[in-house]
Amino acid sequence: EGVTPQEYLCLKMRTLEWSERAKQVIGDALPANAKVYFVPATLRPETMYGQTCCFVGPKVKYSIFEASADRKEYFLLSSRAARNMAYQSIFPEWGVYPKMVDLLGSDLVGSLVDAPLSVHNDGVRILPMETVKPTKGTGIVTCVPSNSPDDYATVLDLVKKAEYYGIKEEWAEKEIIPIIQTPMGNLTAKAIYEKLKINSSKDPKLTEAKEIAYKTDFYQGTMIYGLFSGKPVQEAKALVAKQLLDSGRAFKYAE
Ligand code: A2H
Repeated sequence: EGVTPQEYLCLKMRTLEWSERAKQVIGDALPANAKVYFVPATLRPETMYGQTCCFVGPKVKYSIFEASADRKEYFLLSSRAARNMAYQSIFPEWGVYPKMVDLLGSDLVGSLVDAPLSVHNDGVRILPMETVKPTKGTGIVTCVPSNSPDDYATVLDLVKKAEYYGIKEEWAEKEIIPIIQTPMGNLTAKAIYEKLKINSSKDPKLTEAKEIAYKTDFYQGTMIYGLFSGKPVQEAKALVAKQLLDSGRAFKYAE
């Protein structure tokens, strides 16, 4: 990892419905009416309109931590991220991050969560992504297939092999809406995926695809969706982040 800290925006995705397996594992570890949030870390807040699902690593370990006893708020993420957050004043008491229960990513698949700003406002599903790195961000990745080549490739794999992954096809197949216009069109990730002839979520060409997508959107992109439609991405990025922060649907996290 580099020497300069990476600053992420962490989204609060409220759990609307647990998978059967998660229900069993959680048992009575949480109080009644607990609000549990999946907490993905993102570098692209301006794309949040296009969230279609949220990824966990099926073999990655997660836990639920108490973020506010008064408000009965809980965060679901990696222990590593919770520890870092406890030293960034994200938990109420410095250095303290009370753990309620441990879960495996595969336990969580199929749960339904609210995706702030997403056009899919009746919730999106928790789905497996095998390339999630347990030691980066929170270990949770919200999925924006219009603009992230990794997300686009994973969604294609999931739809193709839904049965193998133990998911319903329609969980992975939600509509992909255009958010950013660039010289490559209005679905940057799809355009690059096709141009580089990528054929799976494990294709090594995704490293290059990611770089091209990021630069194309950031330097040549204009918003064509949402409150900041018409503004360049370079400007909209901070504006959307501020909107999410001010409304309490996100917080900053550095590592
Ligand atoms: B980004 P950096 Cl639209 N494992 O958010 C794998 N990937 C992870 C991760 C983990 N543990 N934690 C975060 N990420 C992803 C949106 C997005 C992202 C778009 C386009 C590109 C993009 C929606 N997914 O990232 O290595 C998250 O996905 C391309 C780099 O710290 C996060 O931002 O630079 C980004 O990678 C952080 O990657």
